[in-house]
Amino acid sequence: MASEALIVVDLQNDFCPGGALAVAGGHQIVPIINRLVDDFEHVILTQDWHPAHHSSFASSHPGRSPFETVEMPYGPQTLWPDHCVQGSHGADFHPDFRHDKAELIIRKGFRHAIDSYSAFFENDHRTPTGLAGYLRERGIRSVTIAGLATDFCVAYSALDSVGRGFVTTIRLDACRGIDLGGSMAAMTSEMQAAGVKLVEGQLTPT
Ligand code: VGL
Ligand code: ZN
Repeated sequence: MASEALIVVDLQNDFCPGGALAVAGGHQIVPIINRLVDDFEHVILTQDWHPAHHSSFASSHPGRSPFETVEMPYGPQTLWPDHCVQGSHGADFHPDFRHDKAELIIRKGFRHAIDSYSAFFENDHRTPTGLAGYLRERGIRSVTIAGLATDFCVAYSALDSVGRGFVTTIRLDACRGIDLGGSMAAMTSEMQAAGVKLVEGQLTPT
């Protein structure tokens, strides 16, 4: 698949069982994603990469708890447990994820005052990560997205991807979600309305 890229979102220890912001069944997608990596010529990763005391952490807001929402200058922001702190074990990729082939790692959420769910834009929906330019300069027009979590970083990446004109597919079998206050259903219909292709993949023969 020459002009297609696989984007693996946040397949990191903190989003897997045992991690600080564990997504149920997060580890189950690792073997599926390893097969996808084999199938794509271009593999790009995102890595959630927060400084300690990041503004998206509930611990940075006295009196607030994880999973509450606060108003930030750029809009509403869900507060999370401390997770994916730069250089920590939780921020490492899952140990069974075979990612050596990746040609680009987009780190996100590294500015203290702003969170970043999408691989394309920070949560102000304005500050680009550079990924769209990278893809375009390399002649890549179609992307397949998989990883964690379906209803946050995967969904925001997919919406920005179609918004920037890329043919965008999500492999649902290679994603797992957090599902906070109906976010799975809400983000699924938003993605469908935007033209993201949601597919359950077939396993390719080994
Ligand atoms: C994510 C919440 C906070 C994600 C990252 O990868 O979906 N969710 N940081
Ligand atoms: Zn994060």
